[in-house]
Amino acid sequence: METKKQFFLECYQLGIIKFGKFTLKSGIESPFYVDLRPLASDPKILKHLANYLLEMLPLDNFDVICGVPYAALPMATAMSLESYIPLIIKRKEAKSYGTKKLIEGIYKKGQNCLLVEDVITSGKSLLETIPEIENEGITVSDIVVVLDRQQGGKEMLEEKGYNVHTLFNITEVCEMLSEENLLMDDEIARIKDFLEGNIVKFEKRTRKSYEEKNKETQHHISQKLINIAIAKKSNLIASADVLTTSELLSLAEKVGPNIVALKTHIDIITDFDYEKTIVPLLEIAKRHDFLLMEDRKFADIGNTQELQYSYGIYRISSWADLVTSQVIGGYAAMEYFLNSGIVAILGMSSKGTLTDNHYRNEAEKIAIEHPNIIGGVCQNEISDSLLLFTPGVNLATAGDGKGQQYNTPEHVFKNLHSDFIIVGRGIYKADDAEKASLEYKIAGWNAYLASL
Ligand code: 5IU
Repeated sequence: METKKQFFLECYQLGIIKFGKFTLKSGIESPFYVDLRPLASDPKILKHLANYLLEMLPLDNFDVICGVPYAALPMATAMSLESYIPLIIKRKEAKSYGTKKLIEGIYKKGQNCLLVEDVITSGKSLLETIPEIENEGITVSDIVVVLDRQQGGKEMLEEKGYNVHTLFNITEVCEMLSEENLLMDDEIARIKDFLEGNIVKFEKRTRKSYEEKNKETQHHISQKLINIAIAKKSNLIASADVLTTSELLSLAEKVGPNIVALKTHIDIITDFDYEKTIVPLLEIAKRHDFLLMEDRKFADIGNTQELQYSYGIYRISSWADLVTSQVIGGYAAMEYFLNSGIVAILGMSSKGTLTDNHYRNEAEKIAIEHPNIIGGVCQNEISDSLLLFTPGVNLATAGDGKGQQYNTPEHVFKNLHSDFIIVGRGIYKADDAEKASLEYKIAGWNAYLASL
C-alpha cells in the first residue's frame, strides 16, 4: 500500500510546488509557489487524490459536491465519480443572459454541500464563494482542501463554524521533502520565517568557482584535483566498484580521459596483487592525468588508522592521492594520513542514514579546521572552504532497490553547490562505459557552469 508520503512525492514530481523567490498577487515575496493544476493531468494521481480526500470525510453528510473554480473543478468531479455524490458547478461570473444562475446542475434547497478547494491561504476566496452557494438555499458545512499554506485561512473558517479538512500542510510538505534531501535546511528556515508572518530576506546564494577555490586552498592535492578539472573540463569521479584487476584496469583505461579521479574500493578486488593491480593502475592514471581516490572510509582511532593506511597488502599510503575517512574518531584521528588529501564522510546518500543535522554539523567543524581534510562527502550543502564530493548521482534512475537514493547533476551543482560528482553504476554497468563517462562528464560540467 502506498503511504501518504509516497503519494505526495508522486504529486511533487509533477511540479506542483516550487521553491525560490516568487512575488505573490499581493506583492509579497514568498519563498515557495504552489500550483496544483498539474494534478488533473495525471488520471491515476487525480483518482488517488479523490480517494484520499474522500477518506477524510463524513460522506453521509453531503447531498452535493462543488469545486471552487478552476483548479478544484477536476478534483470535485473525480470525487463525485468515486463517491457517487452528485456534482454541482459554480460559475466564476453569472451569465449576462438567460438564467443568470451562478450555480449549475441539479440541486434542491435545503441540501448540504461539500466544498472542494485546491489550496487555502488566507481563506478569503472561500469566504466569497460560500455565500454564493448559500444564496441558492444550499448549506455548506464542510470544506476539503488539498494543501494548507498555513497562513490563517483554515483557522479563520473554523472560527466561523465550518469544518475544514486538509490533506497536506506546508510544514508536512517541508518535512517530507527534507527527509528525501529535496529541500535545503536554509530554505525550510526561510519558509518557517515566512509562515510566521515575517518579511523574508532572500540573500543571493552564490557558489565558488574552481578558480576561486583553487586560490583559497592550501593543500597540494586540492590544487592538483582542481587543476585537472579545469584542464579537462570535468568534475567527474568514476567509482570503480568492480571485482577483478582486469575489470579495474580496463575501466580505468576507458574512462581515464573523461575523469578527474578514479574512486576505488580496493578491498573488493578478489585477485588483488600490488604489482599486477596498483603498478599498472598508477601508470594509467599518470597517462590519462587523473588521481586515485581510495574509498576506505577509515573509522578507528588514530593509531589503527595509521596502520590501516600504510600496511597490510594494500599499502594505501603509497598510491592513493585521496582517501575517504569518517571523522567519528575526532580531530586527532585525522593526523596520520600524510600522503593523501582526506575527504571526510559528512553525510550519506542511503535511506535511513544516521548522519543527521547534528552529526553533519559536528563532523563539518572538524573538516573545516583540519589541514589534512580537503573536502567532504555529503548530500547537503557544506562550507565553501571545503570541496564537496557528491555520490548518489545517476541520470537514468532514482534508486537501486538497496537503499541508494540518486540525484541528478543539476540538483547537486545548483542546490548543493557540489564540486565533484561520483558515479558508479551509471558508468561501470553501462554497455559502453567510455561513452557513459563522456555523457556524465558533459552533464556534470554543464551543470557546474549553469550553477555559477
Ligand atoms: N557512496 C555512496 N553514498 C554515500 C557514500 C559513498 O553512494 O553516501 I559516503 C559510494 C558507494 C559507491 C559509490 O561506491 O559511492 C556510488 O555508486 P553508485 O553510483 O553505483 O550508486
